[in-house]
Amino acid sequence: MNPSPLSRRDFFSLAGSAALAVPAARLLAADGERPALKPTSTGSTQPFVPASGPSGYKPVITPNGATLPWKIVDGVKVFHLIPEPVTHEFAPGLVAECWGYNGRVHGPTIEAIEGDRVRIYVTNRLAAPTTVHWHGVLLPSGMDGVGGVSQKAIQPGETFKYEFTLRQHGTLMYHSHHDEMTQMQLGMMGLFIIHPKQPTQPPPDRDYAIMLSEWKIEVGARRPDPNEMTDFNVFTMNGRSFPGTQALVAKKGDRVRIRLGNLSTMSHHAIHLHGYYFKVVATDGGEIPVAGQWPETTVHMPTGSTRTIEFVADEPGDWVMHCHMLHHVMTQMGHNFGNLIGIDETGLNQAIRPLVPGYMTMGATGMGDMGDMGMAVPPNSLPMVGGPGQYDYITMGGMFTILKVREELPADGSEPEWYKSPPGTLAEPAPEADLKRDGIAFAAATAKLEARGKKPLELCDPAAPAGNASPLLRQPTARVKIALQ
Ligand SMILES: [Cu+2]
Repeated sequence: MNPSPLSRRDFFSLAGSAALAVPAARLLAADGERPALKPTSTGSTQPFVPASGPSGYKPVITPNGATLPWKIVDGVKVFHLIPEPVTHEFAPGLVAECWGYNGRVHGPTIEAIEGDRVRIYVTNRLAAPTTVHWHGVLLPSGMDGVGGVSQKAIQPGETFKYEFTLRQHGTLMYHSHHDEMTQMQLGMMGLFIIHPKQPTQPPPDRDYAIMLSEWKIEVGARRPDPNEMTDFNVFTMNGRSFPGTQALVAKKGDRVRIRLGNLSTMSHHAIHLHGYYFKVVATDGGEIPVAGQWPETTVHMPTGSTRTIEFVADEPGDWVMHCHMLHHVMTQMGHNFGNLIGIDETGLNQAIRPLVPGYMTMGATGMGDMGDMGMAVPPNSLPMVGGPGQYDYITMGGMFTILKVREELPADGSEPEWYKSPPGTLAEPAPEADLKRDGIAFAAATAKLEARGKKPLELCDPAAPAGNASPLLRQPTARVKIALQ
C-alpha cells in the first residue's frame, strides 16, 4: 500500500467536508496499480462493427461493448485476453476504478463456432493473481480455470495458455475464479458466445448480448467496494447504468434474440420486456426444445446463469426492458434514504436550515423528482433515477434500457430518435367532452376537493349513467377512501 499522500493537516481540513470520501477512495485506488496500464472504458455507443474479418456466422451485438479480436494460426482460433485495471464510466457522471479485460468493463465478448479449436492467452496485468473460468463451457478439467483446483493462479506479469475444442453452442460466460468476490465484484467477467456449426434455423435478424451485474459504489468514491454483501447500489447492463445504456434497435418484423447473462455477486434479476411476449429458448445448459418453451414477459435470471430470449418485433415503438426488482432501477442515492412519503414538510426546511445550511426536505411525494430537480449531485455520483425522456423525466435508471422498433431505421446505422406515436395512440389528458360523455367525474371531483378544504365528497357524478361506474365506486366508503388519496 502506498503511503498516504495526505498530510495530517490536509486530512483534518478535509475531514470537515463532504469531500473526504473522494481522496480517501483515490488513495485506495492507487494501491499497487500501474497508471500507465490503465485505459479508460466509457462504453461505446457507436454503430456496431464486428472486430474481425469473415467469420462464418452473424456476429452478436454487445451494446456498449466490444468483441475480442482473434486470428487463425494453423487452424486454431487464437485470442489474447488481458486482465487489467480499467477506469470505467458507468454513466456520464460516475467513473470508478475497476478491474476488467482488454481495457473494458466488462471484458469483450468472445465469439467462436462449435467445433473450433480455441487458444486463449491470458496475460495478467493486475497487481494480484487471477485465473479465467469458462463458465458453462464443456472442456477438460485442467482448462476450467479454478484457482487451486484446476490450475495454479496466474501471477502478475505471467501469461497462461488455455486451449480446448468447443463441443457445444450457446450463450456462455467467462470470469475470474480467483479471489472471486473481489475480482468479479470489480468487473472481471464477459460473455462467451458459441455459434452452432449446423444451425437448425436461420440466424435471427438482431442478436444482442447483455451481461447483468451489480456494484457497491459509495457516493463520491472512485472504487467499487467488493466487500459489500447485500446493499448494492449500482446495477448495470454491460457495465452501464441508464442513461448510460445503449438502446437496442430493431426493424419492424425482425426476429430478435437477446442473450442475457447474470454474474451479479448476490442478486437474481427479473428482466421484463414491454410490448411483446418472448420465449426463453436456451440457457447456459443448452437449447430448450420447442415443446418445453412457454411465453413470458419477464425472465428470471439466477446469478451464475444465462437465458436467451427470442421474439418477433412486430409492434413499432420505444419499449423499455428493465429489471423488475425496483431497487435495481435506482442508483446510489435511492438507498438508505429515510421514508418521508406523505409527511407535511411545511416549515421543516426553515427550521433545519440554521443548523444545516442549504438543507432541503426531499421525498415527501416519492423519489420520482429526484433526477429532474436540476440539483447538483455530489461529485462522481449519479442522480437517484434515470434521465430525460421524450415526454418527461424517466424515473427509472440502473438496470434499464430501451428497445427501439421502427418501420424504417436510419440508413447510417445510428440510433433512431424517440418514437412518435401516431395520432390516437398516445395517452394524454382526458378531454372534458370525453369525461362528460362517459360519466367520469374524477377531474371535477378533484377540483371540488381542493375548494372544500380536502373534505370527502361524492366522486360519482349523480347525473352520470349508473351503469358506467364500477360497483366499488358506488359504495360510499370506497368513495371516501379514493377521495382522500
Ligand atoms: Cu435486478
